[in-house]
Amino acid sequence: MAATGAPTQAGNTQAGNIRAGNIQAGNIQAGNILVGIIMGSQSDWPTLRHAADTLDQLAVPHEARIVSAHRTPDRLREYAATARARGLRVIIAGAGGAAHLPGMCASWTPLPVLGVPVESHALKGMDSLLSIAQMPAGIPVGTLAIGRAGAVNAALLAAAILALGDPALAARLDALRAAQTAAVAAAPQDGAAPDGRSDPA
Ligand code: RP5
Repeated sequence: MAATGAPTQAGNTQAGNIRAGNIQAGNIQAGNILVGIIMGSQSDWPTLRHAADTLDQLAVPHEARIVSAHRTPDRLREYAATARARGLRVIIAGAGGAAHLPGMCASWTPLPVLGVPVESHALKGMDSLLSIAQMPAGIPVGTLAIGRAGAVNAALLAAAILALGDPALAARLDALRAAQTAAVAAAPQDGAAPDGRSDPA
């Protein structure tokens, strides 16, 4: 883990993992980070990086940080409590096991928080899923699927929220869906990548 608490990734800027080099139009402006991706551990990054990759595809400026609810509680409070004032609009929070990060984050910010249950070794992510989904009434966390699917969909949902006020982003989302539809083959082939994936794994 980097000393700053930020996962390492290609293309990061020093301004904090901003990954939107091809911003085109709409309300999005370079350097104006709109989505914060937080995770409880470096070990969550292989899952959460799919959220970052998806936001990259849509040219949505974002940052990624390691923020553990139980190991760095002060970092969590600082991050969440200042998020809206920093200009963030949506937070994606991924965690595994007793995954209290999304709920605790939501308790410190009025921003929409999208929770991604990371697949745990012991219970295959069922613990993460239930911990994130079963928030008591009053503090919502929008809970996605376990693992990569949840990370991708959290990013798409974050983009859809932002697109409500950004026609250019809405158009990019429409284009992504159209490309996804066009990529579905009529018949299966041996060794081909799954639909929507570039790798056959
Ligand atoms: C949670 O505990 C993290 O979100 C991670 O999914 C899980 C395991 O963390 P490590 O032991 O890999 O750091 O806090």
